[in-house]
Amino acid sequence: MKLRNTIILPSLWVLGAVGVLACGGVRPSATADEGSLKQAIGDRFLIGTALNVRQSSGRDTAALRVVKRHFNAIVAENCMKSAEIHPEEGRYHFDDADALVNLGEANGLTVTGHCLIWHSQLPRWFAVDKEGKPVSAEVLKARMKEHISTVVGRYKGRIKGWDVVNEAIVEDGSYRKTPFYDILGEEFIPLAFQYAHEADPDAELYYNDYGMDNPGRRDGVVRLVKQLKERGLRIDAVGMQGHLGMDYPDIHAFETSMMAFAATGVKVMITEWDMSALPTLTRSANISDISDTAAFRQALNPYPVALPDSVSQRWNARMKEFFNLFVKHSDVVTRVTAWGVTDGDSWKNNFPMPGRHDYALLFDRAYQPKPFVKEIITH
Ligand code: 9MR
Repeated sequence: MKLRNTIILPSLWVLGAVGVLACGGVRPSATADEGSLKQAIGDRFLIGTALNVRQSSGRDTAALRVVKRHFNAIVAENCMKSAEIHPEEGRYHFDDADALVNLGEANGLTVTGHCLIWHSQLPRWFAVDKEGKPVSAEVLKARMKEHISTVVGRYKGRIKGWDVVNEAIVEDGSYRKTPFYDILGEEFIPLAFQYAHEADPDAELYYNDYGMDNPGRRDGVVRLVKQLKERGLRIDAVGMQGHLGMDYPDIHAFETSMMAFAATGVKVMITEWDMSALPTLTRSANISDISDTAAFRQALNPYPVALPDSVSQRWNARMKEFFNLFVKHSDVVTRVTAWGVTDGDSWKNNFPMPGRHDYALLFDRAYQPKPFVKEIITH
């Protein structure tokens, strides 16, 4: 359960601070009580947040106060995904997405569309026929085109850019085996970009993925971007999701990927920023010596009430370090978006196991900015 980065953090913090100073630092603002995150960041990059439906519909008024004060960009956490917006062939559910776009426009928030083609949260009907067998390439192309034209077309001119394809490259740089890939091969990606561009020629188009520090995926994504560009297709940015943990990824590997993507001529966006404060659950070493169930749960969900100061300090220092990295590269970073408003909203409370109490976001459960956010505001 030991966190690997306790020793290296102080030196990286200093490096980050030097980087920020070298770039002139974020614009100073007044006090944490009167300032805001977006004012502090100024025009370096957009600072956004994902909204759930309680928020985009206006029911979570406390969260909306935070959004309007601190952020200048929004994205739908779920309601624009194909399973939500297009649950059955020929039937769309636009109410939630409409509310989100209206909210953005009414409050001067830049709206990003997430996401058009993704194997997950794909409605059951999309890639199969009535017998449940995979559809032909022609049918899948037609369905993709109809879906993309309808959704992008509906918000034409109102959504700044779309995550066109999400999570299509795996860690060895090859294509993920999904219904899209199985039926259409690599071609499904250029097709999706082409359809999106035809539906709204002015919209920016992005490729979005997670675990982007991984060298194999980095190379695969670079290859993909170059191929799209060589074919004359529009791609404006690579979205690096930025789901971080206390012991992953290595910040230098993350930075190497930022630079590799930017070197292809596209911008970089941190599209789903959060950082779990809980033990990482990927290594069997975490659990091998815990036999008792209560001890097991306690070990995996160690802070059900509050984050101990020592962990909070490490969490805030590491988030600040990443923020400083984004500022250092604000010539290529055009948007940084948190994946949720407050800790209570975060998907990390239920992933990779349900029922944990995590502390992954920029605002706590009482809607208050985390210490590193206050620091940015008052810098
Ligand atoms: O945060 C989203 C969560 O509420 C959904 O249950 C989940 C379904 O897969 O998707 C989450 O958002 C994902 C995003 O759309 C794409 N990147 C990974 C995010 C976390 O799973």
